[in-house]
Amino acid sequence: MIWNENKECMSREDMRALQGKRLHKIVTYVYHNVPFYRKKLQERDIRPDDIQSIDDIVRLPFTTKQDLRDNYPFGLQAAPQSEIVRIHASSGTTGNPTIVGYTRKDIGVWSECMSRCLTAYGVSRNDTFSVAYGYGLFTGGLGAHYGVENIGAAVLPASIGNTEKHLHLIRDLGVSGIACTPSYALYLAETMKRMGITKEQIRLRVGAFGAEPWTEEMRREIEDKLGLKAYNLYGLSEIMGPCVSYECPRQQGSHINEDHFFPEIVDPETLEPVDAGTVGELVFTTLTKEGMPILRYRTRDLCSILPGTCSCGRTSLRMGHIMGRTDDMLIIRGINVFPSQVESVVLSMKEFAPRYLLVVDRIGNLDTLQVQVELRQEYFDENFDTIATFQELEKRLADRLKSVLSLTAKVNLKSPGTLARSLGKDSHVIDHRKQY
Ligand code: DLL
Repeated sequence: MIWNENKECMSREDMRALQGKRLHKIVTYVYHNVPFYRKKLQERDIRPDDIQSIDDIVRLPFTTKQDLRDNYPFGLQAAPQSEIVRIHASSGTTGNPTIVGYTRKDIGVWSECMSRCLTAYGVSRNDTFSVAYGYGLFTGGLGAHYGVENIGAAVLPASIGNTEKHLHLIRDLGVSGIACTPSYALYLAETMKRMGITKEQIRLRVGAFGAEPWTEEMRREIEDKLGLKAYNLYGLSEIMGPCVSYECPRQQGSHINEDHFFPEIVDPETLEPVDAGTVGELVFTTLTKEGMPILRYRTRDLCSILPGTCSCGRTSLRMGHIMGRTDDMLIIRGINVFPSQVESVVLSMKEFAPRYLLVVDRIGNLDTLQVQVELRQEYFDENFDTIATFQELEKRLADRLKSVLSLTAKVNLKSPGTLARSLGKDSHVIDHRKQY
C-alpha cells in the first residue's frame, strides 16, 4: 500500500519542478525572516529570485550544527513565536542543545510523512502499534505517535522504560507493530526471554527501527528474536524527526520524502557533490518547513543515494544504510574505523550476542583499540569449563577484525548480560583519548 501515490510516485520531472518551486519559496521566506540567512545570502550576492530551479541549490550556503548552537535558542526560527505549537530539543554531549520549533502546518507535514512510512511498512488502521521511542524533547516518541494516529491505527504510547509492563501489554493486547531503537528492540527480546514470554505468544508483525545506526546483521537478529519484519526509519530533529526516509517492502534503501526534504550527498572535505552512488555526507534542505526551515544542513551522516528506481512503484530517491557519522568515525593509528564495521564482524559470528563496546586509548604515543563483546548465553553455558575454547574464540575474532579494519584490536570477551544496556540511543564507543 502507498499512502500518497500522488507524491510518492510522482514522475522525476514533476518532482524536480515541484522541488524547484518550493526551493524558491523557502529561500524567499528565510531571506525575509531569518537575519542569519539573509546575511549569508547577501554575502554571496544571492537574491531569492536568483534561485529558480532545484539545480540552483548548489549556490546556497551550508548550515551546520554549530550554526544552530551559535544562534541558540531561536535565532534560526522563521515563524513568529505565536505560530509555534511545539518545541523539541535535541541533546548534545557538548554546548547548547538544538531547539526546533514547529508550526501547526509543520506538525501536519510530519504526520503526513510518518504516515507514508508506516503505510510502506504495511501498518494500517487495523493495527495496534506501540511507540517505544522516548516521549518528550526527543522527536522519536511524539513524531511516530502522530503518524500512527493519522493513519487510524491504535497507538500504544509506551515510551521507554517499564519494559516488563510493556511486554505484558504487547502480549495481552495483541500489539502488531512497534517503533523503537534497534538496541531497545534487543533489550525487549532479552527481557521477554527472562520473563518466559516466547515470540509465539506475541503478535508483533512489523517494527520501525531507527534513531541510531544498525546493520543487516542486527536486522536479522531482531527479526529472529521478535518474530517480526524489521524496517528502517530515518530522521533527525533539525530537519523534522522520524519520517525523513523509510524502507518499503523491497528493503533496498530508504525512500526519501523528497517533496519536503531535498537530499544531496557531498564530499565532507571539499563540500562538492559526489558522483551518484558514492558515499559522502548527507545534506538536507527543508522545502516546506515554516517553524525552522534550514538550508543545506550538514547531517554528518555518511551514506549514498542508490542508483535506479525501486520496483515498489515509488519513484522517490533512496538512501543506503547510514554507515556512520563523520563524527562517529574513529581515527586509530591513522586508520578510519566505524563502529558499524565492528558490529558486522561481531554479528557474523554465532558465538556473540549483539552487544559490543569499542574502548580506545592512547598508551605512550600509540593508539589502542579494545573490543569488548558479550558471549551468547547458550555458547557460554556449553563452554563454561574450557578456557582454551574462549582463547581460540578471542583469537578468531581478533583475526577477523584485523582483516576488516586493517588494525590489531585486543578482544575482551564478556559474560552474558554484563555490558551496559541502553533504552534509547546506544553508544558503542568510549574514547579515553578525548581526555588528553
Ligand atoms: O533520532 C530522529 C529519529 C527518531 C529517527 C526515531 C528515527 C526514529 P536526532 O536525535 O536528532 O533524531 O538524531 C539524528 O540519528 O543524524 C543519525 O545519525 C541517527 N539516525 C537516525 N535514524 C537513523 C537510522 C532522531 N535509521 C541522528 N539509521 C541522525 C542510522 C540514524 N542512523
